[in-house]
Amino acid sequence: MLYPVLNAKRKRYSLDGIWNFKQGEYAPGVDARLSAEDLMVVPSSFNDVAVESEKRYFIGDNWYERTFRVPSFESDEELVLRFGSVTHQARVYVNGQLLGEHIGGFTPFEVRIPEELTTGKELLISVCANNILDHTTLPVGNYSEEVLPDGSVKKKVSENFDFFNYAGIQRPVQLLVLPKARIEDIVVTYNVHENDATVKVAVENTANGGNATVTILDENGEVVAKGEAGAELEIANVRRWEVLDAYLYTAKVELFAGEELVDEYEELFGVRTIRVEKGQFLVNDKPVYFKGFGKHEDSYVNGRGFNEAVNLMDLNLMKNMGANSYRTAHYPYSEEMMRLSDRMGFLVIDEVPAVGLFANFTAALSMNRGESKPIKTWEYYETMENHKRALKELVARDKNHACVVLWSVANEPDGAGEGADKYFEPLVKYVKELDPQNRPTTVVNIMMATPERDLISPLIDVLCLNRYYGWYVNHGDIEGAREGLRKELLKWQEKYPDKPIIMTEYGADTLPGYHSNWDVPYTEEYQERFHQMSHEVFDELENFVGEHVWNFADFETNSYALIRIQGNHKGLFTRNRNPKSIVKLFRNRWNAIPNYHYKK
Ligand code: GCB
Repeated sequence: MLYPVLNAKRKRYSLDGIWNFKQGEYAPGVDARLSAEDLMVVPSSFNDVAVESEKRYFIGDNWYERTFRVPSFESDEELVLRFGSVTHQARVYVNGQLLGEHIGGFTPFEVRIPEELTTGKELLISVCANNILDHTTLPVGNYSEEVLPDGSVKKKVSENFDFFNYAGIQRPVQLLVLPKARIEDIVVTYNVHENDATVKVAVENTANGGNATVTILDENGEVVAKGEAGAELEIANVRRWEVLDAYLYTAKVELFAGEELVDEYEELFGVRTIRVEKGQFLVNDKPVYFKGFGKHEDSYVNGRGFNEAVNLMDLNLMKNMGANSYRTAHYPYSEEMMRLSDRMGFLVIDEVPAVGLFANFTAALSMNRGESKPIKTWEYYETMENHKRALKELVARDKNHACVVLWSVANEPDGAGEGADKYFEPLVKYVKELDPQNRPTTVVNIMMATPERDLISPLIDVLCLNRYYGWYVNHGDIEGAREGLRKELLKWQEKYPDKPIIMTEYGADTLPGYHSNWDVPYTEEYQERFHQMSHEVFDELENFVGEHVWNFADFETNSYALIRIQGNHKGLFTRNRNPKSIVKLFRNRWNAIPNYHYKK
């Protein structure tokens, strides 16, 4: 799906701002409008803006409504509403008429406004953002209903994951004026041979018998290749997109209907190769070392709502520390974040919201309270359909991004549970089929799925491990943790000598300002000892190609979880991005580790 742009053929108008808001039952229509009694800002998560507890924790239908005046447009154009994301399920109405629905809270979708509705000057747009999560959705939640004394029903979701279930219209909303005959999608693929690249820019369009041309421009705006869409175009002396040294070409696509230019679009792309081989992860044929973070989209007030200042600040802080990569834990991040990462040269592990796929466990230890006997994950959940949908939409959205180097099909599923391989085999295959750039895949592994028991590892290219030696195991015992971590990593390396290993999570909750002379968890000294020990072990292993600390910053979680004090505090930064003492340690280490050839 194309990112919305403004150019000679395409217009976009922001519908962001203050919308009328209501939680609960509502039937939208021109005669039954929402009042301005309750308001909400778009984009944001409604939860923290709404303030009152019952609103913050509300589960069900969250209604947003506003009007807008129809801008003038030509008869060969049409109006499209475009949502960056609505979490988790959306229904979109214009003048009370249901125009579209979307499942999945982290990928964009569009809704066409039919011509007959555009004759009036003012349109009423109503959006329902439903935030129920259950055993069919991604992420997975435990859904229940409680009948209150007054007979009303209270909907509840207990998260099967360790982050707050922020929801609403969390990313920008735009009204697009697009040519009816238009470019629908652009797929960039290339082969690199030494200094040159053969680039193919395939174009999908809605023009009857339309034909598209492609002009490739370098960063100075010089034309480096030109031809038909789908043809092989040569870039001589191609400049590669390198880690933290990004170079982006522009594929300018022009769509003609006969002689007439009907649409145009400029897609940025980088040229880089990725290969996984002999226990190494190669970018441009050089073994790379991933330095960086598991993150969240999470900030004060906005919650998971789009916050571009925070995005750029985070990437600036990461760069300043010598980091070169991050994982979009545990859901696709905004398109704007992907574009920034392309521009700045970060490596991204791109994850779908497949988290909580473990029926007897959650990081927050709050699930299945009351369940007495173990449940078989792969018989119990019914997530397959939504899992496929999420993968399809993620690859469709992010396929051309140079920054995306690895697809994460899930985080911490029940990998040792009977049937895990049967569940994941078709999904891993599916991503490979979908991705025109044939990137490697991973499924992020949980500690219970040990090298002996895990059923998913044979299916994937890169072993991504989340381990908490020194925190959830060997709590407070650094030397015991060292032994356990080393022993396990050696086992993985021995069992899968050709698969590179990345530690996608390791970390210790730390409250800044807490100090101790001893190994006392939660203190700043303990966090330093924990990470120092982990790094010493990582450096012993040949096939160990990356470290992603959990987490970049402290973040909000289900505040009722027993082991969470106003959120998860494993961040190297606080939630408002102040550094904890440990940042110095990482800055020194990472600035001394080269992006390439660290492990030779
Ligand atoms: C994990 C999860 C992550 C949690 C983290 C923790 O394994 O992947 O979502 O936040 O542990 O801090 O417990």
